[in-house]
Amino acid sequence: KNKEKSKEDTSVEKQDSVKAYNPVIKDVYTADPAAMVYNDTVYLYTGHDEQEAGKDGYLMNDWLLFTSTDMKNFENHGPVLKTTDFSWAKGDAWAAHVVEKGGKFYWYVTLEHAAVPGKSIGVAVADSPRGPFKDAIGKALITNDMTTQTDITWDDIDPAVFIDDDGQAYIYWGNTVCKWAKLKDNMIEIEGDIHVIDLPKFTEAPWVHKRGEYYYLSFAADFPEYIDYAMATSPEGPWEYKGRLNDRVPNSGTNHQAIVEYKDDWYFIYHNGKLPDGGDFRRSVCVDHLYYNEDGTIKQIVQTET
Ligand code: FUB
Repeated sequence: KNKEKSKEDTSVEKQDSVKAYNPVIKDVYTADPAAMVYNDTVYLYTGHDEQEAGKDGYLMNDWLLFTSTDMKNFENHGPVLKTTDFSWAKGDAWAAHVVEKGGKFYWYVTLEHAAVPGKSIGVAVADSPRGPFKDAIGKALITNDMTTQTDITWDDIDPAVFIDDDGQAYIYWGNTVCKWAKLKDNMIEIEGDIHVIDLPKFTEAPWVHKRGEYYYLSFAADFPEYIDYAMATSPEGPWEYKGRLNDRVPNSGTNHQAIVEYKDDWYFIYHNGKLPDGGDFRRSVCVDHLYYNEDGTIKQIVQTET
């Protein structure tokens, strides 16, 4: 408890210490962050916004990897996975997530399917968090025709994978409807049924993490998007809606988060459109501290900007 208290007392100081750095990636436009802590290093995998200034629509052909050991300085390792690495896909490197299991690294990605109308979810695998990654199954893991039909063809996007303490992995994804399923031990097949979670104004970008006895499901809601969250005592729910986690972000209608603990502090990683010439299709990844209340709920994020 004392440790929590002292963390709260120093929160202003900590926010200031991050302040000079947002957006943390300045040499390229980045979006949809997914972070993984492995061997004391933060591996930050992002989308790559390549649209020209002033033009509309996502132009996203690959995903980028950055590493950091202080959450402020990020080394750019370039595009370590591309849409062309998936023979069954025809573009649109939308949101993705990398997790480690059994010494292998699984990268779940959103892609436009070449044959099934709409977005699908694929998975690549590597022996190192830096790659080389290759398509793990040579086909989509989840396609639009496997799930309940909605009016849109991009309702199967934004995979987020959570591995519980007992080794069971879960995949959460969706736009408009939040879906989840168990993954088999091999991480490349769905096990059992696809379920739906009822969350108020759910838009996209689910992310599940655990702290102590609680599981947290954060997600982008409404449009322009803010990030709300729900809590549960199991990764299978039931989820209790808890309210606002991050307000809307400057200069970007989308809002997409990753939450990780690193060196005893919790971080909220997201994007905005604040780099020069930035905007909805030229976004930039930011990092801020995340703090919990004593009852396990999360304090609303204080967005810091340069
Ligand atoms: O970056 C393309 C899409 O925009 C993502 O898949 C969504 O989460 C939104 O950020």
